[in-house]
Amino acid sequence: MSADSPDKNQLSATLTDLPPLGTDVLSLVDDFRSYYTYHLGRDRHCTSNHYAYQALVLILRNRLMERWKNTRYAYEGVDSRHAYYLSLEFLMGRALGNATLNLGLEESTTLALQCLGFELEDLAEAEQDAGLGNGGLGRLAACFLDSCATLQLPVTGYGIRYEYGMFRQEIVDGHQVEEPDHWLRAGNPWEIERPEYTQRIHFGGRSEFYRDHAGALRGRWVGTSDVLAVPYDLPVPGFQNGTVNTLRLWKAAATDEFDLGEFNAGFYPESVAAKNVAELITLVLYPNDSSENGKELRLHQQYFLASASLQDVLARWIGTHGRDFSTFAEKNVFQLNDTHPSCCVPELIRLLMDEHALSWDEAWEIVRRTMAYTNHTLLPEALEKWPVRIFRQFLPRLLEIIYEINARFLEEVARRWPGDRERQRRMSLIEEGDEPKVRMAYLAIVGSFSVNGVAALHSRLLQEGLFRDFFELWPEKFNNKTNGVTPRRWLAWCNPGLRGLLNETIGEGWVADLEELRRLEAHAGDRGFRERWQKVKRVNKERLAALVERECGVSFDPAALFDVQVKRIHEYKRQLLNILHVIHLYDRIKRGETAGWTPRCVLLGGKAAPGYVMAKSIIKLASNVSRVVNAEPAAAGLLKMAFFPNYRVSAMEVICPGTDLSEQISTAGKEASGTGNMKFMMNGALTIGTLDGANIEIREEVGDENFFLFGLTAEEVADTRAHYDPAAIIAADPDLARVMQLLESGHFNQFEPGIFDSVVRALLSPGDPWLVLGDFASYAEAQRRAATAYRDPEEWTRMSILNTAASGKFSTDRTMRQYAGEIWQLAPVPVLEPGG
Ligand code: T68
Repeated sequence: MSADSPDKNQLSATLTDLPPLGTDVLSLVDDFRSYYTYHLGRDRHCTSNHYAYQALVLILRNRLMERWKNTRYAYEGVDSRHAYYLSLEFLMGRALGNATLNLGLEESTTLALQCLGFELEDLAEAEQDAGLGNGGLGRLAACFLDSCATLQLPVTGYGIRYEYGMFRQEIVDGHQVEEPDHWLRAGNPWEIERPEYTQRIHFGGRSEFYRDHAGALRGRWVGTSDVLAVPYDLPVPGFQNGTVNTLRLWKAAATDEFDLGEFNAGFYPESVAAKNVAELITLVLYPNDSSENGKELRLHQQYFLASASLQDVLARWIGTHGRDFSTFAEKNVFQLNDTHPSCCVPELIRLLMDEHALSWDEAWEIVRRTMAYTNHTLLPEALEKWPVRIFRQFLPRLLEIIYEINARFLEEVARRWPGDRERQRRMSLIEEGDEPKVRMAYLAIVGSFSVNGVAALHSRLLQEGLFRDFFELWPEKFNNKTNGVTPRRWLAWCNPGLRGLLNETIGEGWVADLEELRRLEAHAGDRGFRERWQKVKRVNKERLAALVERECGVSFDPAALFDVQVKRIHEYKRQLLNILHVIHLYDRIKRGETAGWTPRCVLLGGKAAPGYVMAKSIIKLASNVSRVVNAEPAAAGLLKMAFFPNYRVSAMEVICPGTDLSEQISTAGKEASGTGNMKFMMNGALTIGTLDGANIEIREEVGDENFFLFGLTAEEVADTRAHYDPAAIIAADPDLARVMQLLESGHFNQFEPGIFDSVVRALLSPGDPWLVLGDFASYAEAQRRAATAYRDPEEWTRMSILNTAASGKFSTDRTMRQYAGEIWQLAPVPVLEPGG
């Protein structure tokens, strides 16, 4: 060995085997100063918290980095089976607080920052939310990643690095105005770009057949326009366990040869400008949470994610196993977060057949054994269907494969139900009509070994309704996995007051084992404990009141009942029912019916899809009703209402600890699960809710006496539709009649005539699918029970404690254990802490 060519192993060890980084206060201070001064080039004249935030992220990221590497080595060392969570959305929110908590560095970081003249909370506030998701589905993916890392499960997330996340919502004159969310403007210090793992994605061109060397007929995709997928990795730390998993987000980039033709023809600026077209694919998140909108760019995003992620997994496989795919299905499993990534089914076949020369049967066997699909909605309008025409234009080879899957599938249906042509038509992956369409949910079901819903009721309704034919064919594929939320972010981090009280009362084990909270039940009867619980709640309500004052300019009295509904605005979620109830309270106040009144502050928040006109009217109505109520002298001290602008993950971290009453009031049978309901419960709010989604399981856990139930059941909703008669309901209910009278008379839109006509019409329509007026009386009665209960603080506090105590089931640790055990067949892989 010559002096200038050192042994390769030696070199790599010298390069990367570093002593563990210090986690004591002094090491953190030193490291921080060094980054602040040398790396970021700031000094004492810098007044912005932004650079201190950046320096802090970099020192924490270093500490994550060593664990990240150890985790990768641990997985490689045991050649573990690995799960991939594929999702068009990861609604991560802020990462700083979570990283300090999960690294176990909260105390030392807080002290180190204090030495340097900063507060951890202020620096945490300087971070932009990573808003790469619409709502529940994207936030669920984020909670899942946290729990998988905490359970030391080998799971990687794959998603898209949108340049613009969920729009920022401004409220102007009561109307929603969308502003772009350029969250990467100041850079993202958490991410690591890995151009060495770039993948090439095809679009367009055509599909053709040819004979390979062995004379076999094979398909291939030619004449394509290609786009590069460049990965950016984010660390996902487990809770104080040495594991750091990966979220890999893909960014689209033009290929080097992009429009070389134009370049050579002398159109240099044009050819450079054309690069932007490729990069459009990952420019912006589609802000529609529950309706498909059939835009070509959206299908590009979906295929881009599917292809890049599968190619990445296959490349790693070939790196260690060569081109032998015989054990691939034993080592890999892909969870499809809704149908959005379901191009994975035909794409994996294409990659295995066209690029790796497997036969159809071999490729199909691998797909069938590695894909699992989660459904998140019962709304038929949300089920994705892509026009065959668009597939033919942009993904011709995929369309061919889908046709082949369909032909073979329909043969199976015909064998099972000979002669049942109607059933074949119903179950076909292609919906016939003037514009034939690919039914993405059916594609996902046919290609998967597991199909799950996200709460018990939802999974049952899928089997009985939407997917009934498929359930009859393959009952064994169907299962339920009730959602959860991560208790690290949604209790330990967001509610430090309650965390302290819990730690003192039942120890610290609950953070990683939420069922431990049951031990609180024994303390619910203890007056001293209740007093401490009330104090914590009071501080949290003061914090929320300050936020509401700042964001809405409305002052909430922390002594009042804080009644909160925050979620996407959608008719099925029935924010209108809530607003009608506020109008009813206002009407009672105006009529002097205030004996035994419970002062109440109502907070509503959520974004409307930009094209969803009715949802936007609901926001406007909430704003107008707030304005009238808050200006009514008689309502002072009795009723307040505010619409919270730009509801997002970081806002919920303040909202849920300060809430008394959680509004979960969807029309039964419409909300697949809900997860906000779980965050509120965990933080000691009581729920007023229908028998829908996970509310049912929440009520089962906490007991009917600690839950304000109202409304029609899913079965009753289905039965009521045919004879629903809003006029008769109003005629029979003087309270409701007065509410509708106020609304129709223009009381809330005196200088804006007619703006709520469509809302009123929808409420009065016998065809109202959400039966808003149908549940009004029952809702108002449940609200009276809640108000009465709140006037007995001892009793209310007891119920609050019991809600937190019963929330153990709703940890995503439980959910992930079930996915790992029942779908993924995945075992934990221990990882040593640095120096351990
Ligand atoms: C939600 N779905 C469900 N969809 O509504 C909610 N859709 O009940 C459930 O708790 C949650 O998923 C998690 O399972 C959504 O959030 C979307 O955001 C979405 C986005 C794009 C297209 C369709």
